[in-house]
Amino acid sequence: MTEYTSIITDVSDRVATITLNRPEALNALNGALVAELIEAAVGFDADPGIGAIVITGSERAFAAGADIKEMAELGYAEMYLGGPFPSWDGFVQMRTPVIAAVAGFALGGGCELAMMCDIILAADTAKFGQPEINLGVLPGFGGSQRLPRAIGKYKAAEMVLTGRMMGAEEAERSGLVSRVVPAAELRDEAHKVAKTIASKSLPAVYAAKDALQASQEMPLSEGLRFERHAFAASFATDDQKEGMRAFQEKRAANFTHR
Ligand code: CO8
Repeated sequence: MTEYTSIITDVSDRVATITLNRPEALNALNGALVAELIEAAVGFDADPGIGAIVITGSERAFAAGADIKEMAELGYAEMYLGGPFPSWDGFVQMRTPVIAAVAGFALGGGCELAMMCDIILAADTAKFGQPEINLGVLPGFGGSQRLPRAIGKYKAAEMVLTGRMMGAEEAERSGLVSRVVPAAELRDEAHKVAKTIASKSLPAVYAAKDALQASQEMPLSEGLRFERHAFAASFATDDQKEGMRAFQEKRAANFTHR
């Protein structure tokens, strides 16, 4: 297994967990951490033995944003080229579902990383925010686009323009998180959700993630057309036959991911 310095990875029950591990900087996302995170996640995505990925941080911070110290003195051209960070394209194009398990601070790039995931489970200690405005800049990893899609333009505008943080309960009420759980149960709960996803038919899961993604990017009529084709295509899999037979025979389905 690859040796990483800023993340910890482990695999069990077809679930890969990536723990961000820069405690001295509240898991601030520097170039090295982002490179490791993307390499590990994309590697797990390519492995058919992995059915879901969990990304988490520490009790104190999921991630307190991009590393301010690393980028503070950079100029326009350097940042336009990506600054210290590799492209997130490979990460957001992954087909394996990704669960962000957030405790403590998820600020700036940390909040944006959570929003690049498919499901956000929040500990009751979670705090979400886009405080870039306090630094004289604006969100740069997609926050100005994904946050309004998640919670609506007016609530997003208040957060992005004032830098106000949102607690876990408000985030759940606003549609930013899937569910809030007690902090002590966050890792177990995230693993449980991931294991449930990983127990389903992989082609069906990939197609469902694809369709959900399309809902964020396509007009309704095109999204519905996309879904109609994807749904019909799922009838070409062995797992569809197995799933529907198992239902009729009143037994658990034994998916082979074919
Ligand atoms: N970058 C670098 N270091 C950080 C960061 C950060 N984002 N956040 C915390 N740290 C460091 C602190 O400097 C401190 O280190 P040290 O002890 O060496 O001084 C250590 O972590 C602990 O932090 P604090 O002492 O500040 O802890 P507190 O509990 O007092 O405060 C906060 C916690 C409120 C989270 C506070 O640390 C804070 O406000 N952090 C910055 C949050 C922020 O502004 N995030 C947005 C960053 S910008 C961004 O994310 C843009 C992303 C897009 C980039 C696009 C590129 C193309």
